[in-house]
Amino acid sequence: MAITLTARATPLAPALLLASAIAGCGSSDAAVAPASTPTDSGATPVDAGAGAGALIDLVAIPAGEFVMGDHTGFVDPKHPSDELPLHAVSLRAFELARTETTCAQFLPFLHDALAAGQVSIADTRVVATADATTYLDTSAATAPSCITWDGSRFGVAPGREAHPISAVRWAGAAAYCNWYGAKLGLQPCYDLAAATTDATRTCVRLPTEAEWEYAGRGGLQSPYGNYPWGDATDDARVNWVGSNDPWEQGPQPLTTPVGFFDGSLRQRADSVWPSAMETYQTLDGRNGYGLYDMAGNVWEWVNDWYGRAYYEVSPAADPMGPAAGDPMPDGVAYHGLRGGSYFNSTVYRGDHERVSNRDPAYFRGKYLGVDDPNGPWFHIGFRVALQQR
Ligand SMILES: [Ca+2]
Ligand SMILES: [Ca+2]
Repeated sequence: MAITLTARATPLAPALLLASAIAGCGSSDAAVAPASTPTDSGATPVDAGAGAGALIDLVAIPAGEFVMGDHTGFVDPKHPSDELPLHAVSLRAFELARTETTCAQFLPFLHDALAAGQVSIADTRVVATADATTYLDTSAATAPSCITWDGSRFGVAPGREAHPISAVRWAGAAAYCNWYGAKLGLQPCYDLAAATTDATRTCVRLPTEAEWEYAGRGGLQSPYGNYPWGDATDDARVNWVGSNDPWEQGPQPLTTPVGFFDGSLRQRADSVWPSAMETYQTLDGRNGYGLYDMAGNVWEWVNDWYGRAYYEVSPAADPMGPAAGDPMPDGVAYHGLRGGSYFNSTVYRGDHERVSNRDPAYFRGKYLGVDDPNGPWFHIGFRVALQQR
């Protein structure tokens, strides 16, 4: 019998969360949502360690089938035909976070991992103590990182609490998943030392690439949409180039608080932003499952290694990705990314927000380097999945 696991919080109200966090005067541990909130199911929310700001709102994604891949004939100039052939995939039910993981949600993991000796600071980066694998850049390593380090303690840059964590590597996201699962009383999905995933148990992990695309489509299959909400390319539906959102005139990263694009008229007074504009009218960027930012804001890690020709050999049921990734020009294999970021748009850098788009996390520079087609780490984040087995 499936055990009951619920970590639902009330839907996020980013402007409110941000305002609450700011009111905390930079106290990065401050709870940014009520400590106890009613849930969809009536189950008790799980406090992940730093007040309810760490609560993750998990959305039930029903089991089902879909045809995975690009349905539009788009040929990605950077990695052509990696979205083909179209192939039928069936998936078990799972849960996926409604939003990207925020800086406030990531912080208590760092506190706990540091206290347990699992992470250390090396060359201004957060690394696994055991094998020096990089988990995350602090703001000293990469200025746009929202995670600060004062020599003894982690914090979140003021005003960034409700923004997505970024500058995080796959291993850091996996370690976070294990930590959050433990908060829910679950066994870890990841053997971090071996970088392997045990998907046969009930655990918290990154979504597989198939799960991400299926959830990203929001149930739209007749016809298949180009974006999570369909084919519209309105500028103010997601954080991409051209959204002209109030963070585009500030410092990197040009992220918006998670769930910002919900159709409401956002007020500067409620949501401290760098722009002088007083209000910003969002369109509703949620998809049919109620998921935010499945296009744009930050790229999202998936569980799978990136294999360009994987669709030619993918199993039809619950594909987990190739056993090993394709070596990139630097000889290293990378995991996959989905959804594009605030750097991308329909007219800029390869239409990366398309819901079928695949991208290997292969980079040639930390910043906006010349000839870097993919950009820096600080536009990369993730969201968690939970599957009951
Ligand atoms: Ca933008
Ligand atoms: Ca995203």
